[in-house]
Amino acid sequence: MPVADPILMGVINVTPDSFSDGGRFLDAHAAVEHGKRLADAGADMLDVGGESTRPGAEPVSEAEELERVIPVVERLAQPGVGRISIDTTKLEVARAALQAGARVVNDVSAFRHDPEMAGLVASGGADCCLMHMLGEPRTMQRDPRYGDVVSEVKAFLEERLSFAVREGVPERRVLLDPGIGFGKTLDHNLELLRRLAEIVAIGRPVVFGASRKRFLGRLTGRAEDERVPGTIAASVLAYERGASIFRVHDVVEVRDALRVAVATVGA
Ligand code: HH2
Repeated sequence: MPVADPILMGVINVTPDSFSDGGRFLDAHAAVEHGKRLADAGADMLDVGGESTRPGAEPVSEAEELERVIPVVERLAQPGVGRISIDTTKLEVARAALQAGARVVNDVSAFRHDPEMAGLVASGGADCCLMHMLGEPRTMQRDPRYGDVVSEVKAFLEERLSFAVREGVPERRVLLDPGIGFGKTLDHNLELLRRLAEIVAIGRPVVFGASRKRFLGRLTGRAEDERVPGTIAASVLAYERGASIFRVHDVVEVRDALRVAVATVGA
């Protein structure tokens, strides 16, 4: 069932390949300006991340990640900018980001990298997004296999939701995400999108992140910055199947598309 008010989560990657110019301060400045533009464009949430989780990406140290993201979170966590989520699997990065004003922990490991993350989210009164990933970013695209991808992702998310609740996170604070592109082939991604309603049926808001991802390039032959039409198509299909939150780079374009979708099939 489509929701009445889809939420747009704008992506801010504070990684060297995103804002690669003259050093730390300029990188942070560019990221903050980018975040403000996304907020002006209609992003309800801004997802700040300092460690790439793309296929093949190498991990970064805690110190490096802290240096990248905390100045950006501090400066974006202001009235009128929207809720800040911190895209991290590291406990100390999440802790510092919550202290700096973030309200959501977006953990692509779903509290597996650092199980104490659950307690931090619980005591901090934060929201969290728990995402499915098979393997780890460096190797996850090497021949991922499932029996039935949708049932396995669903069972994983139910188990992680139970874990979070056992650790004291109120259920109403948990968002779930099937993890498009995280240890999935093209067919796995399409099957998850086609049957997304089965993930929505768990009963928590579903985050959907297909923005500019490789499977769209596989389908269209387009380079990363030419995948906006593919992103829109995937987002609208996910909306129709009940997704609530859309993690995207192209806020204006996806917002317009979702407005049409809401007016047509919105609850
Ligand atoms: N995708 C990426 C990163 N974080 N978090 C959630 N909850 N869902 C996602 O689908 C998701 C995510 C990867 O996307 P991208 O911004 O293209 O790459 P990077 O790893 O450089 O941030």
